[in-house]
Amino acid sequence: VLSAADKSNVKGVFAKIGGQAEEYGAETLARMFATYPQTKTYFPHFDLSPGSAQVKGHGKKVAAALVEAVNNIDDIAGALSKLSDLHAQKLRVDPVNFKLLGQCFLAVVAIRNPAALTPEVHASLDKFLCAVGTVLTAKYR
Ligand code: ZNH
Repeated sequence: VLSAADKSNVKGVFAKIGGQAEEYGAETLARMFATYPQTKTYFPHFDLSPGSAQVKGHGKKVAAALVEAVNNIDDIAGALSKLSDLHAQKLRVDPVNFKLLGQCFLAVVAIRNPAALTPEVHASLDKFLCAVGTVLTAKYR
């Protein structure tokens, strides 16, 4: 469960990310595909080469969903309900992959905004990303 301090830490990081969320999203995916190549199996229909327009486009969508979750941090399940249906019914991404994406997002924040990622903020952001992953895999049966 995210504490009041966690919520404020997460909002603070996203305020600093601001209009660069799309770039963070694309870099997160590029790192995930490079570091954990098994994640590429979900995107056989994508051009996954570095700088690919499809990766950028998908990074934008993922980042927008994260921003939506931050903007509704007291009801992430409600905010991402449709996306949760999509991941459970259609995409069926193995839940382990959400951790991998979360790790890559943390690495991107650490590189692009090192001062922001204090240990406390790191922990809060990790909790938030886990909460998003839990929501997106909640309807698997
Ligand atoms: Zn996912 C899709 C988000 C994770 C895989 N995604 C998607 C989208 C979004 C997202 C927003 C779009 C939808 C529409 O279009 O409507 N994801 C997300 C998030 C996360 C995720 C937020 C976390 C955090 N995913 C994930 C993972 C994976 C995935 C981990 C694997 C690896 N997704 C996916 C796919 C898809 C998606 C495959 C589809 C794509 C296309 O386009 O085809």
